[in-house]
Amino acid sequence: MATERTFSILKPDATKRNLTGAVNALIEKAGLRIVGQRRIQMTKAQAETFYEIHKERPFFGELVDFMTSGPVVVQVLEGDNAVAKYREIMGATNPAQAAEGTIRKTFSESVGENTVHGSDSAENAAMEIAQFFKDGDIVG
Ligand code: 3AN
Repeated sequence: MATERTFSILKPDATKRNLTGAVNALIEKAGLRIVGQRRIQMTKAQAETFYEIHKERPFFGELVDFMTSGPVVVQVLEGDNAVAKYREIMGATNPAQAAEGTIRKTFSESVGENTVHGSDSAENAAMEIAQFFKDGDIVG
C-alpha cells in the first residue's frame, strides 16, 4: 500500500457543535495522521472555487452559504491509501445511509450539513491541498 495524502474539511456544523476534537479522534483512530491543519473562515470566492464542479447542481448556493456560515478546519491527512480510507470512515454523503461507526453516521444531521469533506481521488486531493496549504505548512 502506498502512503498518500488527502484533503479534509471539518465543516461549520462540526466547529459550531465543538466537535473538531471528536472528529479528529476518529481520524487518528483509523491510522491517518493529521500532517497539516488550520482553522479558517472560508470566503465566498474560496467556497465557489472549491465546489466549482457542483456549480450547476441545485444545492450549489446552499452549499456555498453553509460552507461560509462559520469557521472550518482544513486538514491534510496522510497514511496508507489515505484517500479511500478517509472516504470509508467519513461514510456516505447522506448520513441516513452511512454505515455505523462512520463520522457522518455518528455526527451528521443532514445531507447538506454532513460534517466532513474528503477528496475523492489523489489528483483532486493534490489540487485541493494546493488551494489551502503551502508546502512549509505540511509536516509529515
Ligand atoms: P461527498 O462530500 O460525499 O463527496 P458530493 O461530492 O456528492 O459528496 O457532494 C459535495 C457536498 O455537497 C456534500 N458534502 C454536501 O455537503 C453537499 N450535497 C450533496 N448532495 C446534496 C443535496 N442533495 N442537498 C444538499 N447538499 C448536498
